[in-house]
Amino acid sequence: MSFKERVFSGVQPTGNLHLGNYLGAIVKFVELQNQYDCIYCVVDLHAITVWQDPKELPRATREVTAAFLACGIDPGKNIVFNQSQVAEHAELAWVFNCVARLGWLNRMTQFKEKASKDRENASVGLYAYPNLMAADILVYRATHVPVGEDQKQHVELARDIAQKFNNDYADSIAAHGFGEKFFPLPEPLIQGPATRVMSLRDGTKKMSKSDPSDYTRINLTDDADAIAQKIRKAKTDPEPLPSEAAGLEKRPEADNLVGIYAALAGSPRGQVLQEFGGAQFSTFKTALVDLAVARLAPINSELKRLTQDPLYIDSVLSDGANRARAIAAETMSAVKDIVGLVRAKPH
Ligand code: AQP
Repeated sequence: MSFKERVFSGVQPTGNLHLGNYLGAIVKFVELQNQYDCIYCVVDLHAITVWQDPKELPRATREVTAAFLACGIDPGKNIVFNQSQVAEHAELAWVFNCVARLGWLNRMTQFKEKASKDRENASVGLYAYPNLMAADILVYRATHVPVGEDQKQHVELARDIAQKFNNDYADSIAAHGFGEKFFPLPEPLIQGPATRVMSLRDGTKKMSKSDPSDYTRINLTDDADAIAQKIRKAKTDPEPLPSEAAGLEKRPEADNLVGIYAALAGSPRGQVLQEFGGAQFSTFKTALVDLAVARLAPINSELKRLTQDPLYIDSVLSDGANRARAIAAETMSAVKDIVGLVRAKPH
């Protein structure tokens, strides 16, 4: 059975967006808008799985929205909204809490990393996060999910949930005229040279919003001076750059900087190494600063302009939420019929 192709992805308003979010996810969002119907969501319900200051969260939500637009996402062509405005996400997540198995969630590495040693004190929401993410995707019956490498396991869980729902309710799905399968099995789209951008201070750790040191990441809000300073201070090793990709093995910091350069330039890693093979890091870093500033400065200034206009941002979110709700409500009505939950029907 074929489903209408549709893209869904989300970003949490949990702090400054960084180069990892940009290269791992948002750049692809922009590319995909020319090929598919796309829904891009600021996932504020995911954000509150860890403590968020209520005075800060609205600013962060508007800032991620502004970043989407500043990076080139067209809110007319695509649906752009914040998750909490469409109640069907949370409603479908409850149904999925009853479909997903504890054993599946126990395997999620992100929960293990984020809850770490203080597991007993982690929120139930943090544990059930992947079920809400499955609902985010499947409430639109989305078929493609552009994400960074770190989210692959969660998209695979969404596939497992979709499959189990389709199997468990197969008879009811058919009886209600939805054919053999109600949900598509969404595909993760993880492509390009920067699917996992690493910390600038430790090439074995993911670049992350929650790292206490700001020198580990380049934020989309950083100006040219901050970008230059962070790249100059980025950890490297004493060897010159190799001319072949094999020479980057066991050199995680060099590998990371080459990956970042390749992604920003839109060229394959091999081509970057052909150009810079044999060069010292001082030379390479100068070129990387120039490239990063050229790519990020226009985004930075547009982001600044948009964040000064919260009324416009709120109108984008509210228009997007209305359009998203129309699709989500249709899915949720069907899910209620399939599951056997009595609902009011139009006379
Ligand atoms: N370092 C990264 N490299 C490539 N892609 C990344 N993404 C995040 N970090 C990297 C991708 O960005 C999208 C949005 O991520 P998110 O903000 O929703 O969640 P996250 O992965 O939890 O982001 P952080 O920065 O890593 O936050 P913390 O510090 O809270 O853990 C996703 O598609 C993600 O794959």
